[in-house]
Amino acid sequence: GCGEPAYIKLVTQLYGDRMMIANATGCSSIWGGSAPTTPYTVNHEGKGPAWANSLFEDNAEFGYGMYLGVKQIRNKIKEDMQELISMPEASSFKDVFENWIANMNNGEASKEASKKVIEAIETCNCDGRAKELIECLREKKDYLVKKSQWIVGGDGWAYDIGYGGLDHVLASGEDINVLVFDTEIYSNTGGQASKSTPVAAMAKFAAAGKRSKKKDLGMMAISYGNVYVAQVGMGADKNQVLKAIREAEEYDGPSLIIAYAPCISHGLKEGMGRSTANQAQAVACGYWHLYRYNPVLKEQGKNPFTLDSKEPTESFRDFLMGQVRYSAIAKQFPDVAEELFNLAEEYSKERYENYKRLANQG
Ligand SMILES: Cc1ncc(C[n+]2csc(CCOP(=O)(O)OP(=O)(O)O)c2C)c(N)n1
Repeated sequence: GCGEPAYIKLVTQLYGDRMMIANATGCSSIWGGSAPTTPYTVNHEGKGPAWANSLFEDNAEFGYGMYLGVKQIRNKIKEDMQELISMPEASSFKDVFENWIANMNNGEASKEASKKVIEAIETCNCDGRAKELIECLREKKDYLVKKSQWIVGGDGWAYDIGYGGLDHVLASGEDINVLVFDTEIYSNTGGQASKSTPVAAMAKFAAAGKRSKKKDLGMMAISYGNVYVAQVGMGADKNQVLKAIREAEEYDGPSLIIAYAPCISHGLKEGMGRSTANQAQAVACGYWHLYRYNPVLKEQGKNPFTLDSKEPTESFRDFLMGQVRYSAIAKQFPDVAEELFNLAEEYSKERYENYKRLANQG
């Protein structure tokens, strides 16, 4: 019932054959890469995601480094091709190389263009400088297809410990994609409160209920104007998740997807077998909000903000009471419980109103 893996499974189904993942330490690095097993796999061509985990605190920078390394190599490929294009002895490759250069930053188109380059360089028997350059291209052929760079981790990483790095990478303007599994706690180490934990929720270091508001990470990223941002919930609207992943990947700049993920530490009274339904309830009661902010729309003179959540219809309080992290507050701290639950509802409403205002600005 863990809410995290469904998101990355979908991303790998879309882009796994050309994907690189930097994974922050956390549950996702445990279910994602505990030797001797791995849930990641390859397709019929033997291509699958390249995955690595550095540290809990530097994952955004780590993924950014992967991206910059690949960018540098691919720019060198482009320069080598440009030099070859200018050589009379390599003139027969002109079209193939020009086609690759024109499509090098388009994921799908670069696949076709790269196939043609590989065929061409396999058959080439030039001499001198041209031969040298062709050799360089052969060595780098794994980099011909455009990579899809993903940086993934939990809210403890993204909202708290790794936030400085995440902010730096989002501010870079580079073509990277960040996926945050938002369990609203540090799940892997037993459920400590993070800046994503909402007010009233019981967590370690917030044993009497968290007293401060959940940070709105998405709005902070939106403030840059050129960052694609989405909040999603698989069990609430899987089509919206798919749209967000596609738009984020296609956007030629930084993207941030914040994904609601129920966790065993939430203490769902219905049981973890109902965690998908729990995501739908979270949206229906206005606890979690679905939206997409796409800077491309702004360039087209349209409103970049799309609110995908409908007006809440279900009981917010019932949603809280269905989870031990909230209901335990009512039992153990009855003097403050009412006030905290009211605050939680008020803050969620405020967030929804704010998103509505942005959506109606068009
Ligand atoms: C600098 C540092 N501090 C603490 C830890 C221990 N640690 C490993 S994973 C983790 C929690 C991860 O929480 P989160 O980022 O929310 O991911 P989740 O487990 O919820 O998916 C912590 C504290 C660490 N690895 N490195």
